[in-house]
Amino acid sequence: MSDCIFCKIINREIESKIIYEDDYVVAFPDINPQAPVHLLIVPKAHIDSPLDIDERNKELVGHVYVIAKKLAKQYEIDSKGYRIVSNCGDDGGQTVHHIHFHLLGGRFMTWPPG
Ligand code: D5M
Repeated sequence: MSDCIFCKIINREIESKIIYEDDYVVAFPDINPQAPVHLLIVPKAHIDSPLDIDERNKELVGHVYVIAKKLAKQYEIDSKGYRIVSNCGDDGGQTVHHIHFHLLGGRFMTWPPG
């Protein structure tokens, strides 16, 4: 999508520190970190939100979790734990309408989230 900020990062039209990339996803630090480690894992395909996950693309979500584990180990947040969050829609707190998964760690996470 031409006006999507995450598509622009994926296509290198906007600068970002991409710390992981494969055929399906990229990962880069969140611009507004909420934890000592706060990465975004973003599918390359433009999918608006979790509402658009279906039979055709459901394996992508599993792939994201595998990459999250790999990055958690790389950033040394695996042993104490981490959180993966995908906000959906306005009430879910989604501000960028290209599906993404927050990987947060390095501090104790409270529950419920605000
Ligand atoms: O999360 C969207 C997240 O995307 C939010 O935490 C800020 C982050 N963001 C927005 N623009 C950028 C750029 N350019 N680089 C890195 N991170 C960015 P949501 O769940 O939709 O609220």
